[in-house]
Amino acid sequence: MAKKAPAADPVQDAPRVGAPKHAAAGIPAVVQSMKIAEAQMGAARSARTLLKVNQKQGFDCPGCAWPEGDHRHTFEFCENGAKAVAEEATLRRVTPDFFAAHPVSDLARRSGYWLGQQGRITQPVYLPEGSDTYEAIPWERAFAIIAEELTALDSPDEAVFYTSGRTSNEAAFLLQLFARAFGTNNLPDCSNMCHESSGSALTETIGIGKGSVLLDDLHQAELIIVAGQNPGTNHPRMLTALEKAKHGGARIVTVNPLPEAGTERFKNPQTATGLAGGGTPLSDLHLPIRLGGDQALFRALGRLMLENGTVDQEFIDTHTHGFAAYEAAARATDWAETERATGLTRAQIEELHRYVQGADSIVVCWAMGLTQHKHSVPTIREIVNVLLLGGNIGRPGAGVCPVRGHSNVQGDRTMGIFERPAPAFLDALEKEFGFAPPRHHGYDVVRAIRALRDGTAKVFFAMGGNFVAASPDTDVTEAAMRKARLTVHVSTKLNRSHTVTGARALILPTLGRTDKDRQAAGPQFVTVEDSMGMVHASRGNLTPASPHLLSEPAIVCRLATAVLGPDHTVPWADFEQDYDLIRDRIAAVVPGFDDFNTRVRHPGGFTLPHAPRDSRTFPTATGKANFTAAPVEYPHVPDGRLLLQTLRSHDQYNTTIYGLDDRYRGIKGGRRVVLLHPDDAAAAGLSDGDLTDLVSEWTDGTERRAEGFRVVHYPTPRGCAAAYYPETNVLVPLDHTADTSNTPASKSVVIRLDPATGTGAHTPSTAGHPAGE
Ligand SMILES: Nc1nc2c(c(=O)[nH]1)N[C@H]1C(S)=C(S)[C@@H](COP(=O)(O)OP(=O)(O)OC[C@H]3O[C@@H](n4cnc5c(=O)[nH]c(N)nc54)[C@H](O)[C@@H]3O)O[C@H]1N2
Ligand SMILES: Nc1nc2c(c(=O)[nH]1)N[C@H]1C(S)=C(S)[C@@H](COP(=O)(O)OP(=O)(O)OC[C@H]3O[C@@H](n4cnc5c(=O)[nH]c(N)nc54)[C@H](O)[C@@H]3O)O[C@H]1N2
Ligand SMILES: [Mo]
Repeated sequence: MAKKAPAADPVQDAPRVGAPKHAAAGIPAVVQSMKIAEAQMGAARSARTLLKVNQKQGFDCPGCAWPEGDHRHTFEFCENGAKAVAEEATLRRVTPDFFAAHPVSDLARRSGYWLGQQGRITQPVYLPEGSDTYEAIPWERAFAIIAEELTALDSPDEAVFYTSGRTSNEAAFLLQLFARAFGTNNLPDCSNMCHESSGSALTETIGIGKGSVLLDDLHQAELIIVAGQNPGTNHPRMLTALEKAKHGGARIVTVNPLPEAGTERFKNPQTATGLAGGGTPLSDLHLPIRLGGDQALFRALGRLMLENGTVDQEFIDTHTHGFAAYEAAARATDWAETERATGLTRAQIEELHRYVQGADSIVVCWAMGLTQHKHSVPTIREIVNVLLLGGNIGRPGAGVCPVRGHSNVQGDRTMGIFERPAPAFLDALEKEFGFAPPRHHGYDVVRAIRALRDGTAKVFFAMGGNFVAASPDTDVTEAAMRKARLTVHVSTKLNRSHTVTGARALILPTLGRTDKDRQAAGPQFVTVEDSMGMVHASRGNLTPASPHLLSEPAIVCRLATAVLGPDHTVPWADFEQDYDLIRDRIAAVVPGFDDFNTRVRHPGGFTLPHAPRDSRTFPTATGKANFTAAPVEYPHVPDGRLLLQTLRSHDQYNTTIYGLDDRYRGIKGGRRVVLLHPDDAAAAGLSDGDLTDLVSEWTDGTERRAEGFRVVHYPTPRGCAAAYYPETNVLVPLDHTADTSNTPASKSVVIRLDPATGTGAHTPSTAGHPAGE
């Protein structure tokens, strides 16, 4: 029987290091998916479940937000999708007996890996004030406790409602409706830590905060630039699209401090040649940029385009605003400074320009490598500038492609999970439901942490996610959370956030994507929106992990009834019984969802409108696409210091740790590693294999320490280090955020390397909390 959870944490974080790989997927990926699926679910359930992933009558893969093509393979998932499914469809269970055997003080010492491995939570549990043990509690009592704490607040703004991006459209719409009916816009979400910078930059420049390409555009593009993204690990199905584009003659440029295996060569597990043969080389040109050098790179590229006439003057004249100011700024680019900022030579950037010159249609894709810097918003605006110069928005094969993370993070935003809702959205809510939603802005993630820290927020409610482990400045965030009166987590699996509680705490277990959802009106499905604005249905096919689980929509409906009373203007009880009724209201409130219930039943769903993509109209303040000309910024790192990026290994889904390997980077059996240029290691007196402490230095003189990281010599530019999140979140200062978007700058942390104070054997290493705690 493979379903037993490990009893103890792994004894030791003992990373073994080999050479990084130069190709992704292939047979090892298939073997790895099957191994993990089998361990969690057994063979028969693995087959039954994995064959439903991303099928038109199946469920949406909870892995990432990459869209599915029109033609579906039998195995329309990837290694990491299989891991995400196995994590959820596991046969392991966390019962009330488990909580009796493991008081919170015990759970708090466990690693995030161990917590996640225990399995699905089966019953609602409650931690009374002063107690150390979660105990089973009936649902009605749980809702009564939340209602009691919410109604005792001096103001609705003392409550915070967090959403992680796995939540369905239906649940997200209900949650924001409830929060606003209760009286607050405090609706932070994981997007605040993720693509917020993309949303901010795109809304200002093209008028809509979403990408402008569809999957076919990628297939047809002549040039695809992939900047600040590691699709081989985080969006493996994107490699299939890149391969298809390559076969159609596209060229691919990667911009990344690290030479990521997935973008070097792809062995498509869906084709015989991919499995057995050499695979498809993907990247034609790799630019090993310094961390935070991208704005300077794209500005310099703009200069070369202007100087060489690589511009679409007609597009610029007809569709854009602000060209003159941008042109002046771009022509004034300083090459010496560009080389300092990017770590690239002028010749490398000229080569990039030749690729741009040779392409009639260009797509730029990006992810966290661009969004988690202090100057992320101007950086992404700079990508827009370059695309506008060539008229590369709103025609086939061209456009902006921010690649979203969580499978429904984009949909949650569309449904109104946003602390700064547009007035038109609130007007529509008011008209449809007959109550006046609050108009003042609420807290995003960072502001919510400050409010909890300062005692101005007292109730914290999370629809999914792992707030304390995902957020920056772990110690500050955990101390803030402990000050709350009540913390509530709607969750499928145990995680660190359940162990760092307010005075009282609740865990409300819920159905996942793979579970069947049956309500009074019959079997239900939910809907999601992918990274390219496609909306489609998702239906689980497994018997739920326990008969006590409620769906996310049901939880919000019952909570709302407990708080707002049975006679509220919103028909909560009806919504719980029949999700079609929720979708009818979404159709009435959210633009683009007309006839939602009919259209979402078409196989494959439907595409949301996107004015720049569909008609080259730009709903911005100027009515045109806006060039911007912000001063070029890049991180300044004091002598003897390094810049640290915090990134994902191949064996994790954000704070969920699947295993201790990072296969493509050649690292096995441990996560406490820091990737360093050999000369940076030597300058700190360190060799490969040595242990070091990472100490982050912040402008206010404070320091933060993460102990015992094994040095790994790695091909990263001088001065640029890398280590895994969430172990290193302890190093990211709460106030270190991107301008405008307020996203934690977790790819840009100034650190020094101190002699190791621990032995490195202080497991558990995968906890997402400081070692030895
Ligand atoms: N298997 C798996 N899939 C996932 C996730 C997961 O954890 N596991 N997470 C999901 C989520 S929520 C998200 S947001 C996405 C994240 O997807 P990614 O953004 O690919 O995730 P990261 O590991 O943070 O990788 C950041 C990449 O950007 C590069 N980079 C860092 N800084 C810079 C820079 O300054 N400039 C440039 N040009 N590059 C830089 C890094 O070297 C790395 O390759 O993946 C989603 N999918
Ligand atoms: N230093 C650093 N910090 C980062 C990042 C980084 O790159 N570096 N990345 C940031 C990014 S991009 C993101 S998106 C955030 C992620 O932040 P979150 O979204 O908050 O974190 P996750 O780890 O994805 O959440 C995992 C938990 O979600 C719960 N869960 C899983 N499925 C379901 C479901 O169907 N329903 C419910 N209710 N719960 C479910 C499980 O209990 C699981 O433990 O982290 C951010 N933090
Ligand atoms: Mo994300």
